[in-house]
Amino acid sequence: MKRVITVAAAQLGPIQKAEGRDVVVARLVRLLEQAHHRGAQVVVFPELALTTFFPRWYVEDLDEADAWFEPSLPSPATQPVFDAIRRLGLTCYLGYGEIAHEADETGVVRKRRFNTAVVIAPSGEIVLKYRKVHLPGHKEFSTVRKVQHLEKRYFEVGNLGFPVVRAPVGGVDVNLGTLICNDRRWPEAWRELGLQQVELVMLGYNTPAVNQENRGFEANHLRNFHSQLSIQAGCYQNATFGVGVAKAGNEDGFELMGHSVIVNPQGEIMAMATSCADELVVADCDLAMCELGRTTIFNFAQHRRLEAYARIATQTGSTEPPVWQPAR
Ligand code: CDT
Repeated sequence: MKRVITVAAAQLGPIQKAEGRDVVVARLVRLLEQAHHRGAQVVVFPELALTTFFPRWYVEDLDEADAWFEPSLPSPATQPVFDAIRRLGLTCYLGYGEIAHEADETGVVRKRRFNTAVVIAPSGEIVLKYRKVHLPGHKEFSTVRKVQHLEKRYFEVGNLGFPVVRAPVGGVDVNLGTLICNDRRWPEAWRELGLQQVELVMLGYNTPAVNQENRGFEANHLRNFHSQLSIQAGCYQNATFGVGVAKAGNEDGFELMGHSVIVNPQGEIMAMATSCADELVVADCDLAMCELGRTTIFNFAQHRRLEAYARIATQTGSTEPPVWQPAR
């Protein structure tokens, strides 16, 4: 039987700070309906799809920021999204700010916050939960930056690893994996998914369109190049389809980049958004394409050399190499 699925990248335009959750949820439902109308079986929304990109706003006390987070899913506010998923028979990736009351490493139960994505099956059940591992930015207010990027303040590092699950998409069972935004730049994250024979990597992002760090020059057009370079390389090197979905446009004066893409296992872009607004991009993905890479050049069992990779799992920062000494 042919394993072909129709994938939709549901890019969102900006969500202003003052925009109500009901308005955002209505936008999501409308995109789900459009996706269904265009024959899609799986829909991918951006990172933190229910709110503005709030880590740009400094708060002294995180409890003041509870309104940006969901205490459970479905919550009363997000129930219409779950209802639409069930009604339309869709599989869906949804990024959101998660509040969890659970034990930390020391066994103490406390209020914890994560940058999370879930995969929701057509039944409305959550089949996979992922908490972002690579949190960019900083924890304290930065006097150097033009714009704050406070993910390290708002969120704890994800503690669920990089799960992959085989779950229904239309009539087909597919190996589904997730990343969130900055994760796409880390080959280690992709390889964790590749080692579980992922066939579709879903990832949402909120990426400033210009460098806001004030620490050297970066040409604006390279921002998008780096995003797509990372996704295309991740797909090719792990023989998987990938969907990268932006929250785009001008949020309260801050520009986020768009160019959401669907990429095949050869690393080619199959479809790309052209606006910075709510926009649906759809492509048919023949999962048989994952076989070529997986059984030839990226046949991991045959070609990976663990004995040469010790640094990758034991060292974080880079070290200087020894200095070459000319023979005397
Ligand atoms: N949300 C998020 O992770 N954004 C980061 C911004 C880094 S600035 C290049 C990203 O990697 O897109």
